[in-house]
Amino acid sequence: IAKFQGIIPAFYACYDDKGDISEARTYELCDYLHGKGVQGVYVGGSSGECIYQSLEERKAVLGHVARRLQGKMTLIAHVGAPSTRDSVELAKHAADLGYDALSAIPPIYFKLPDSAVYRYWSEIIDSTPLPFIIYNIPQTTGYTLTTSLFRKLLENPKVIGVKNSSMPVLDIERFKNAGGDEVIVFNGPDEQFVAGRIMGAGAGIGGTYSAMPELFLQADKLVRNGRFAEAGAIQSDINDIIIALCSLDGSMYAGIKEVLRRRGVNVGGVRSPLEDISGEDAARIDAIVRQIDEA
Ligand code: NAY
Repeated sequence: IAKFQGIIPAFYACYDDKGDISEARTYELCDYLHGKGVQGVYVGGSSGECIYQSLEERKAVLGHVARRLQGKMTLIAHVGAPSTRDSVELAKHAADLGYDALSAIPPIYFKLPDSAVYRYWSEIIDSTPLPFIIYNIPQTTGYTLTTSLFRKLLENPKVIGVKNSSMPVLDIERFKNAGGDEVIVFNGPDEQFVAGRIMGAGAGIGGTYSAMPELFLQADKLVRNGRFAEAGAIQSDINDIIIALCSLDGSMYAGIKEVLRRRGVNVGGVRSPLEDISGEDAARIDAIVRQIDEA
């Protein structure tokens, strides 16, 4: 699990001016993140707007990122889709492309029993030889992974860990406690990255990392060196920035894409029903960019 350490940005959907997937802009974001020295990317998750893209579009994005970054960093493909059939198709595609690992949210929309969720994840896992990372994000899926289902999934040696996005840091500690040394827990909520790392997360996967990779890389390094007070101070700066991003009229994703544009990386806008930035957001984003530069 050594290659799954460090700072792993959740990759953003990159669109052209018409709102279609842009290969050129995907490469721009790849090059920017590679230049910043992050350890990997998590492609096609929440920040990748997977929920608003067709299967063909999601396959195209996985392909563009793989072509640009293979051999340069760790590549994780999020393949969760409403049906098991589509998830398995994406999983096989990611395996053919040479991804290092797969990940998936639980099934969404219908409230299903644990037996169905277990079968859904297991069928994805069984469809390729790749390692698998469970994605627990109860606030968007409405499904909460229990430690008992986690333990059951860990009986399959291909399951290497969980990306935990529930807010209690306690959950990170409980999953690490249930999994032990062989398992990696990824911190999900960027607002408590430092706390998550101290409580058992070996790495982080996050949506706001792209806006300020330098800050997360520095916080991660400080935690590794046991310099927790300094790491905590960076976390405070990070949280001021995240709270400002969450206070825009437009969606946070639109705000982060605007920050990226100010930093010279144009990845286009967001797909409806996510809202674009509007009104006073431009001035607010000026202030956010200054906050990032000064942190
Ligand atoms: C993904 O799949 O895009 C992620 O891993 C991102 C996880 C993010 N959660 C959501 C719902 O976007 O990074 C977090 C989040 O953006 C951050 O904590 C700010 O709230």
